[in-house]
Amino acid sequence: MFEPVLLRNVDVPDGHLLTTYEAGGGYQALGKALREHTPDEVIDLVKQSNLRGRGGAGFPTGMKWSFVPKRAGKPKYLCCNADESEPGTFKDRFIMERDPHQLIEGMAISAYAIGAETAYLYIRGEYGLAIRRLEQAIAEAQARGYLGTRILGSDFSFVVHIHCGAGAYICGEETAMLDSLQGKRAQPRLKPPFPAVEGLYASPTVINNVETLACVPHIVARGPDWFRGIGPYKSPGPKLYCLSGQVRKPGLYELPMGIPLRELVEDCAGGPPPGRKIKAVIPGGVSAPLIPERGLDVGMDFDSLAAAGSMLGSAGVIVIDDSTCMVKVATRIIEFFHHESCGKCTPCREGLNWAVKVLRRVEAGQGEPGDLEQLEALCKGIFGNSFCALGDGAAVGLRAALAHFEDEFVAHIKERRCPFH
Ligand code: L3W
Ligand code: SF4
Repeated sequence: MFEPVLLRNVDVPDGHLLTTYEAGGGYQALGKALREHTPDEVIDLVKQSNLRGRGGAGFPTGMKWSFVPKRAGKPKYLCCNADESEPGTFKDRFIMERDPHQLIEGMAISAYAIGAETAYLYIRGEYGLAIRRLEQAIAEAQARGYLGTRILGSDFSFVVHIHCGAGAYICGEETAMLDSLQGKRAQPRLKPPFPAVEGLYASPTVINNVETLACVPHIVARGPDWFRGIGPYKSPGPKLYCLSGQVRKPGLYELPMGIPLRELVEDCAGGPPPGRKIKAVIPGGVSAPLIPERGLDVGMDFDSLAAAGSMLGSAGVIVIDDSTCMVKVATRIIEFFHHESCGKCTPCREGLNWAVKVLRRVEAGQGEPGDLEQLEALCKGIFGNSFCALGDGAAVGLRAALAHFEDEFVAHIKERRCPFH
């Protein structure tokens, strides 16, 4: 039985209050970091833990922190990416609503490590309860001396500002988020320079996801060996998995990184509804290509899923059973990406617009011979030519649906109707 780490407080009454968090040992890791470790030692601990970013890309967290220049001069910033917008993903919301101090403690330790005195927590505006709970938690932490000037009697001072997004998915892309924070229209920036060197207001900036930052107090408190001992060596740690779609027990599960997808879907989430079979699973939010049923024995970690042609992404696991039309699934996903495209680059802006038109007519039974070749050609034009991960993610997702479920697309065109209706 896996002992929850990140979710240990979520079902505790008043788990969001400072008193509850302190009663469980909360903020002791911050005290330990400030008393016993230099900032560089904290970076080393996180490097040794092999913690990798939980926002989508899985980049090694300690390595990202070490890219921040050491020289004094420009201020350094920490940004928490709480713009959780990937369809099928609701893990960060749970942390912020039910255990906000875990995140704030993680942010304080991370800021100490990189030399930042200011953090911006960029949260999606629809998360009303999370915003209120975070505001309350920040006020409580400030009153008790965990935030503010000379924290716990040290030389370290640190404040957190909350910034609410206005509902654009692209703000989860780290450089679009920085432009949004600066009051500009949110569009991705060219990288390099990476934000760690030139980010917010052209200053060194570390951007980490909520779940990533929430892991940090546990690494400091229990040590990197403990963390690295959970799941695969190169991709370790406790992991939050969001289960949704056609399963009997949807919800948020905390289990080791690397658990087989089949175990997660069939044992933990109870499998498909009675009388149904699983057809496919999207393992990491709709940016991750779907995996057909026969591929479900893959481990839920960055490397195993990449080797299987998909990705862990945000670990938003969406289960699709055999009652569902895959043309409809693909159309809804591409409509989403088209709607959220920021419009900066032509392959994504125009290519997705065109793909939506073709998909809608195929779905409606008005497809024409050559439509599948047209969709393939559009994917080819978008993938590798888009400015950010949104366009690429849309193209690989559509390609996977076409490759694994070509028969359903062909049936729509030949029969001039949806075979599922
Ligand atoms: C310094 C280098 N830093 C890479 C940093 C980079 C970023 C991280 C990963 O996201 C997925 C995609 C989306 N020097 C560096 C360096 N970095 N090389 O490492 O970078 P990268 O480029 O591999 O990925 P990415 O474009 O940041 C790709 C998903 O992430 N996504 C994430 C959204 C997350 C949220 C959230 O946390 N709430 O919304 C957005 O595009 O799906 O799969 O930090 O700077 N040489
Ligand atoms: Fe904007 Fe799409 Fe280009 Fe990304 S790929 S910059 S979302 S138009």
